[in-house]
Amino acid sequence: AFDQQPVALLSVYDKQGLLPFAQGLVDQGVRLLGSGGTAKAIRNAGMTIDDVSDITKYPEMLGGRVKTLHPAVHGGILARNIPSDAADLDAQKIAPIAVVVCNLYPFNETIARIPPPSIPEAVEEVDIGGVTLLRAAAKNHDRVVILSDPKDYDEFLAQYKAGNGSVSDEFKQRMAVKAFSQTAAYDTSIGNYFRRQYVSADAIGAAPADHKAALTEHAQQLTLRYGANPHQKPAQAYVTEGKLPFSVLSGSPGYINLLDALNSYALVHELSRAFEPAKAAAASFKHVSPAGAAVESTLSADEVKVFDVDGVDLTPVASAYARARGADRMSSFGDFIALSHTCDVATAKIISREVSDGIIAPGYEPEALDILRKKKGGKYCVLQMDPSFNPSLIETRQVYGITLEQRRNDAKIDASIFSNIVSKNKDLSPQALTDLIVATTALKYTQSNSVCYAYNGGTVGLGAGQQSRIHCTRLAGSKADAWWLRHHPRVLDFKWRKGIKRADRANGTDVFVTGEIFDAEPAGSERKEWEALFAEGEVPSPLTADEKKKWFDEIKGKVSLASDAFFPFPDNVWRATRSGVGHFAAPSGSVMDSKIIETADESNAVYVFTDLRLFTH
Ligand code: 93A
Repeated sequence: AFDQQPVALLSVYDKQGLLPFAQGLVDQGVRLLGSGGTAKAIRNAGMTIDDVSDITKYPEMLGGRVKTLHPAVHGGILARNIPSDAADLDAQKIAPIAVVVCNLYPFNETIARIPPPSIPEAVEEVDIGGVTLLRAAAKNHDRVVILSDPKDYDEFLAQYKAGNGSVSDEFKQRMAVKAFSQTAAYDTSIGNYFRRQYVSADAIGAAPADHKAALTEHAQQLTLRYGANPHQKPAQAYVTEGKLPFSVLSGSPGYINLLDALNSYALVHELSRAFEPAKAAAASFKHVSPAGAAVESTLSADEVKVFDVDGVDLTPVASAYARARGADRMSSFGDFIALSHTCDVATAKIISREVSDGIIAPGYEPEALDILRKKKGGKYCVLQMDPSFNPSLIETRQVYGITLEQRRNDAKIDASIFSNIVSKNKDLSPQALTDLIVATTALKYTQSNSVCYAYNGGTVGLGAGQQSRIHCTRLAGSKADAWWLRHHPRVLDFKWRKGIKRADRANGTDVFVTGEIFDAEPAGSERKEWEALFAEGEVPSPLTADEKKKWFDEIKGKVSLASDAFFPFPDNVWRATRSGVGHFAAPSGSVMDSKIIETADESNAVYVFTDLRLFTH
């Protein structure tokens, strides 16, 4: 069967370059075979070409839906050059096909049309026979050449001429990879399109009643208003297997909301389970890094004031969120919240009086959901997460058109990773251990470089996304300092003017504890506005250096710190120590490791090598 005149099967939607290429094949003594339109175009140009229907003995049918789907075609493509396959071809009088030239119906171009096509119109653009030709020929690339891109015609002809009717294995392999990649991308587009049409969470509202339950159960796709910025359209979230692991109970999440929601939920899910028994955990996210994260704890009377949560019944979940939100109230303004446990009424009450963008939790008490649904005039985003969801181990994303793939960061953070204490002081209290777990877990979900200070089960200063580690340590340290100064008795005793908003109190406190407002010289309208936040005659004077020093003595050695990579120089340890850090956890690996341990020993701090680098990008 394989010593006959070589046959090329041509079936192309995009006919550019087709005629000169067909002429080139004829000149090389190749017999041409073509599907309807392709054969017609070549014949009209004066070349000889057989119709596929001549060899299948069937006309093209169903309005073109069946053109090349036939054993006479696919037997000719898929046969290997082995005796049993040759015998099969001979028995059925099928000629082997040496070259397949095919490109597909323009599905993507069709669905991108404005106005968009109807679903039946899109359906007709789903190429079946062409995909089968591409896959069959690519599968048999050992013998068959698959040309799926007009750009490759010239190279083929050049090789074919030079090789006296054969092309290199390298070329055949390269063409096969191209064809396989094209069918994969083609099917992805088709799947994407029909997912949007049929199993989109957005369709639920508009769906007929008997469809709604199934859609809620199986929704795989959610159309987003836009991506990171309003001009980045279209945007969507989807899964290709199973269903979306979250449902939208209120509002409509945006792209950044989902980045925050999914990362923050992963954080609290993991943080909660780092303890035995599990603790309630909460996070307050902004721009894909935590502003605060915490586990359940008892709040002191002062902490209730600092976190601005008086009058609330502090259930475990509420205490975790109060602490997470209270860590850095400036950064948490307009946060996305994640809870590891069901959102109860107490937590919903705290949230209802703060400025926030949305929340994700595994469940909601009915009354809590009612409270949240009223927020932002009904636009507050409430997502319910399936806590049993298991993300796939491999994650991919694209940057500038390139796909990057990696194993998900599934490293487990719990007490066991803090056992390698390398300092002289080996006394890691249960509270310090909890704080190191909180800080380290927070870093796993913080844009790198990152350094986190923690105290009493919550983060108190997080430095994210700084290219220099010492800048991270300083940034996080200055946040931790502001957090601690917010506890100062003089601050707790501020006499605010009546009717001041919570956010204004947070801002007024922040500029006071950081000293900002007193640095602004000469004192102008900014200072006047700040002074107006206080009751008549109650404007506070700045904290003196002595007051600050005394206050920091109170917290000396009690704060814990984690770093997402090793400290290259001891300056980080010196800086952290000034903010009360007495427990460090970081990977080893610096040439300065021994100097860094010595520096920790100077202040009798505990230093743990975790051997777990936690970069996040
Ligand atoms: O409708 S199809 O899926 N059925 C087929 O059997 C078939 N065979 C080839 N479409 C089919 N094709 C496609 O037709 C090719 O992928 C190509 O895009 C197009 C070429 O048709 P014509 O030669 O009639 O212009």
